[in-house]
Amino acid sequence: MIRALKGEPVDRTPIWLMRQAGRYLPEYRKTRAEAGSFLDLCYNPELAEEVSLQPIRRYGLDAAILFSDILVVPDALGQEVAFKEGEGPVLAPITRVEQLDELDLGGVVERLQPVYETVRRLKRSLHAETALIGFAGAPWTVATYMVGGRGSPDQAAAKLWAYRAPEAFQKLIDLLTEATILHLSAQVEAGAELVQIFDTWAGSLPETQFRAYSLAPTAKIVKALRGKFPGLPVIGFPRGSGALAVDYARDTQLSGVSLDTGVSPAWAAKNLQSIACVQGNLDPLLLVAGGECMRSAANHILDTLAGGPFIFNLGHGIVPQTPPEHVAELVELVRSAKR
Ligand code: 1CP
Repeated sequence: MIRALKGEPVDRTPIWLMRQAGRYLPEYRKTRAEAGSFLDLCYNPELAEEVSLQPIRRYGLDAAILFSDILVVPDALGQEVAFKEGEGPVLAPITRVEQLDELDLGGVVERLQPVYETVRRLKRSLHAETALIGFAGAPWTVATYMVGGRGSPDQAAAKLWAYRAPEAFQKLIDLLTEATILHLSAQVEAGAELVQIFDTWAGSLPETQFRAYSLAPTAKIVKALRGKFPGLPVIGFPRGSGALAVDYARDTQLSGVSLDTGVSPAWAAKNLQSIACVQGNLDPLLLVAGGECMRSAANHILDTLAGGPFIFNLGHGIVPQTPPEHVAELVELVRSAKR
């Protein structure tokens, strides 16, 4: 996986899957029930290590991703964050610029020590061939939850704040950029070999705001990380950004760009693969359906992208209703594909 990200030749296509640890696995549901709340699981190094390893044990994937969440950063900044059963994340929304003064950037790394302890444990228990991925949400995506107080289909609260008061909104983005640099640096120091920046809601921004709130902060984060850790592989996931992914890949200096389900593999081969390693992009619902439709779509992605720098993945995270046997079949298909 690291070789693919550096554009070096590989003998087979590496594969891991976004949200590879999670509710579709019975062993995850068991550990999750033992842990208490979702955040209790994120902050319990022993159990968080266990759930990170579960998909590796089952499928022998090429990378393990730290088990945590993008919303541990607002939690560590001092915002009230809870995960409600069946509802997803709920935060006490930030609606006024004065509330930003109450957030404590200096305390982030200290409060997230249990997360870095999970990384250290994983580093010790993984075989050298399994890459260890650290991650964070991109500032824009994390801001949508901080301002909206929950997930939303249109990210309207954060967008309206950005349109009506761009200077105030920029302060939030800058604060999150700094927090993300601190959080990712601590993960790398603890043993993460590469990091992924999830910009799940990048696609809701028009071009001007995409450049300001998605591309520019990501570029800053990559630059700061490379200053501390030269050559560090960094993957970005600008979900829904369409053709702007080309400027995003080039201007951020990312090593890899994760493609969402809507991106044409042929378009990515032509326009992105010469700039960065690409990762993706099987529809997670094809993994639910399984069978011939899954196999032919996976083969199409492999045929189109595996000749260049490429990591097989999904276009978004695994969904809870995914049959675990379909994941096994997909991994086997990618493993046995000729290069
Ligand atoms: O009760 C549970 O088990 C909660 C389900 C769950 C899980 C398994 C949540 C709540 N977070 C996670 C773990 C998680 N989240 C990981 C590590 C596991 C892995 O990948 O194997 C990662 C990388 C994330 C990242 C994440 N969290 C993103 C970005 C990626 C994406 O999927 O778009 C986002 C947007 C979140 C927020 C979040 N956390 C949880 C939920 C249900 C959500 C989405 C809320 C919404 O729909 O807006």
